[in-house]
Amino acid sequence: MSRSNVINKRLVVGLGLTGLSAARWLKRQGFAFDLCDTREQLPNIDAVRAEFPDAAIMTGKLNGDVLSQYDQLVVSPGVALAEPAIQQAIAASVAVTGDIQLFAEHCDKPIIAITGSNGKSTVTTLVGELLAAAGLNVGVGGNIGVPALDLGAADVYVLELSSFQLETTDHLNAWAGVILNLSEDHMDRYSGMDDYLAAKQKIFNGCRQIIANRDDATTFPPAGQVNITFGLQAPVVREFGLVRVKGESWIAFGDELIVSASELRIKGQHNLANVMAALALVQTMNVDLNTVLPALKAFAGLDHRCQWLGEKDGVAFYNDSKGTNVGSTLAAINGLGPEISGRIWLLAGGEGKGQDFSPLAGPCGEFVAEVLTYGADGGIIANAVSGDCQVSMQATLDEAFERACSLADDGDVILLSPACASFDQFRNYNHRGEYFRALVEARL
Ligand code: UMA
Ligand code: ADP
Repeated sequence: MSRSNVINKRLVVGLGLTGLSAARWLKRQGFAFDLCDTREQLPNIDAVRAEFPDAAIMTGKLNGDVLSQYDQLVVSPGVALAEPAIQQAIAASVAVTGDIQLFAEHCDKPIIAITGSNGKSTVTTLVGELLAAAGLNVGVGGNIGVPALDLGAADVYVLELSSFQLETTDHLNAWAGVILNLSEDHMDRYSGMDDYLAAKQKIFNGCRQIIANRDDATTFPPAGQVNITFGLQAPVVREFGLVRVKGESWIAFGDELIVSASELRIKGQHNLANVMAALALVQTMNVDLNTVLPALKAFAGLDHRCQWLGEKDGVAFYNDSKGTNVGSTLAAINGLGPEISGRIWLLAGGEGKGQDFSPLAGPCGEFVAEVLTYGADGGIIANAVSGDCQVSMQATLDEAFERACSLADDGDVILLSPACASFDQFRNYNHRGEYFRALVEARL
């Protein structure tokens, strides 16, 4: 709620991709606004000044008195609402919104909204490709990369939404929405799992068709009806699930067989769940799933997600740099472990974001030869798993990689799946994954 219904003074908070997309959008609407960023020095300040000559630009620590002079703050996902200056403004009845809310308010086409702790980018990309294969002009964006407000005209929008973006989105009114799964992440920004889940559940506000994961009760809305579910068990009517036919896993919708796991290029149980979620979302657009099967079978997955890089002397190398939390690293270990004749050499570490790493201990005991930790929170991971498996602590990814290469044997896998953010030693997960790829390629 703003102090009055009239919004005259707007402030864009944060000048990353989102803030700049919001500023461009406000400019297109003819609204007046100012800009601010918590960084003292903005690398692109001259370009920002040139693009928005009418806006005042403030940098450095946020000031609650200044923020309270505005009617509305458009807050970027990288800036926590818990910031005292933002809280002061909220207490002074300043309205807070975000880019996704602005997009939703002005979008007259269906929005397919995807959140969850893991699998968002995979499902978002796949839904985009399947809808395009069905002949629709699709806009794919949000947390996956292109800010929603920068997307061009489309028949349907497929948005990957982070909990940070959902915090500032009160009325998404999506055509279809899903929380894919929930496991610990971003505990440095939330007071606990309830708080994190509450942010994710905002995806259901005004949602016409809700998809939920039968294997994860937290993905169901607190109130309201679920339209379609998916899960790894056999389905009943209006459910996606897995059935065994002649010893093979098939994805089925009710009693209709859709595609067998062996026909898909993306592997692992978690990816079967992702495919089912994507099919459920695509179906809400009244697309005949048979028409999109060729595109589904051609989908090879995204880089840095449990990606096979090559093999040397019987040792395979996998890049799962996007494995930035415990849930994704568990999916990698449990996906690869049963499939290989040897053991996994797990390279893990970085910024732990306050996570509890103990769920890794059991699967590491089962499938991992050694956990080689590195980076800022390597020691925390080592403590959490050392009771169940062999652990060594290294300073850097290079050292962990060297050690794993010197010890791995025929049939083994060297897996980078850090369970952590990368920012202590890399620019982002992409940089970390490319760095690892270069280390591997130098060996092949
Ligand atoms: N920053 C400041 N001060 C500010 C604003 C930002 O220091 O005032 C810093 C932040 O700490 C952060 C960086 O600048 O390190 C960028 O922050 P931002 O909020 O301005 O981010 P954008 O550039 O707008 O990018 C955001 C998403 N980033 C975050 O949520 C942190 C991008 O997701 C997203 O692709 C983009 O919008 C387009 O929608 C990235 C991400 O890491 C990939 N997301 C997190 C995740 O996937 O786990 C949630
Ligand atoms: P997100 O966008 O939510 O981070 P991605 O599709 O980029 O999801 O995958 C991130 C990480 O999570 C990768 O390590 C990937 O292998 C893993 N992953 C993908 N789907 C799932 C899932 N359904 N459950 C658990 N882990 C998953």
